[in-house]
Amino acid sequence: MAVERTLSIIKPDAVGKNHIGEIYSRFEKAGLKIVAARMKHLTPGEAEGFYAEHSARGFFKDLVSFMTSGPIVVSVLEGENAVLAHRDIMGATDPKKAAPGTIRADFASSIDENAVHGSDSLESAKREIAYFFRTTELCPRTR
Ligand code: RTP
Ligand code: MG
Repeated sequence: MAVERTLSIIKPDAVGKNHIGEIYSRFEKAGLKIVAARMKHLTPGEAEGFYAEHSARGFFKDLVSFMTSGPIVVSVLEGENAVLAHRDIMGATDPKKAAPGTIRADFASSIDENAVHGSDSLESAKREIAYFFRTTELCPRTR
């Protein structure tokens, strides 16, 4: 297995419910290392750009409105098989379908307000990391 990097977002609902620490704790317990982090309140343009692949979908307006409703925490996670490992910890998009013990099962209230985002492929991860972070802002872990 290869060491990968993936983009994580703790969404406005989870930040608003004070779950940043509990979510970070799950990443760390799974062996994922935080190599970049920033709190940020997205503008509508930034949210639209980030989720551009969904721009034709019926839920797009609500998604942009939700993602700009409060601050988010954007992080880069590094570890073995990080893209899939992170998606496993997050659970299914709809919290009603998310496996017990996953972040979405425990912290999300609906498919619209589902606590976290994670890149869905290595290719998406590269694009999404570059969307939020300059290369010089990534902090390789040497210890
Ligand atoms: P995310 O990108 O946020 O990590 O979520 P995901 O990969 O699990 O799901 P995706 O298909 O990429 O959808 C992005 C976000 O759009 C909202 N959504 N609503 N009402 C619906 O049918 C529907 N489908 C997707 C969700 O909030 C999802 O996280
Ligand atoms: Mg997605």
